Amino acid sequence: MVSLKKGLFVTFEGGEGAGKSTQLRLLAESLRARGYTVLTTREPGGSAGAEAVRHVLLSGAAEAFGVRMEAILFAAARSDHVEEVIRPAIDKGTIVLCDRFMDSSRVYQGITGNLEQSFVATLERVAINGVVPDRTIIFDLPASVGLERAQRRAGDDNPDRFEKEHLETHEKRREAFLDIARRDSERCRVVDATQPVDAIATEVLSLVEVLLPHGDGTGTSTAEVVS
Ligand code: T5A
Repeated sequence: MVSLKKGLFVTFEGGEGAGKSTQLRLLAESLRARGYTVLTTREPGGSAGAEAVRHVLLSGAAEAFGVRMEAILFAAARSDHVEEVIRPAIDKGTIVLCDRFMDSSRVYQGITGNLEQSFVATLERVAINGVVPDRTIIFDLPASVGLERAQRRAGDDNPDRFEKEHLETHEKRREAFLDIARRDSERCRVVDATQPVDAIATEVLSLVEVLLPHGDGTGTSTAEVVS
């Protein structure tokens, strides 16, 4: 078992059906096989309080109250998730893998929800309270391919609140995620999500492994092993 002094926080971002959940599961398996303690989680949700809000958001029950209210609900859910689950896990030396996080709010509520950037940034600051991902992997693919995958998987006659929006909106989100990656190239890495599952998994592992300590203490790790 490898014990880290401080954990690592990795987020998975991108459009619908981009393969985030599939790759998160595979990365967790690879890291556990290497002896690391891994926690997998998701947004909206991931803590008891946030899971309660998830249904309200994804069912569309909050849609009538407007995008601003939805953004506040996403932020409230995120705050609970950060304080109850993510921060304690990182402090214990766990590698936390999270399916969507703050960049989804920037894109879905900020860019395609047309909310002012200052409002979204304020909510983000309050919600994350200093817990910024060490690495964000952005899964990039044409929106039409992602939606088709998501709908096929769900056998989908019943798309959620956000899936059902127009293709043009989904393409705008794709561009917005790429823009975040360009602006924050230290934190973000873009992966071509049209590749086969195994090829993506190998790439994703390499993007996270560079942040982990090598057994001999060398490397560009941001995490340290407890001796
Ligand atoms: N949201 C979320 C906001 O608006 N603001 C926020 O702040 C947050 C946090 C969440 C929704 O909430 C919105 C965004 C979303 O609309 P969700 O149900 O959690 O909704 O949905 P998503 O996160 O979009 O997850 P999906 O399940 O739709 O997509 P994934 O996880 O990216 O894709 P995955 O892995 O489930 O794969 C989909 C299908 O494709 C296949 C899989 O086997 C599966 O069948 N697949 C591949 N096929 C071919 N090649 C590959 N490389 C493949 N990889 C996977």
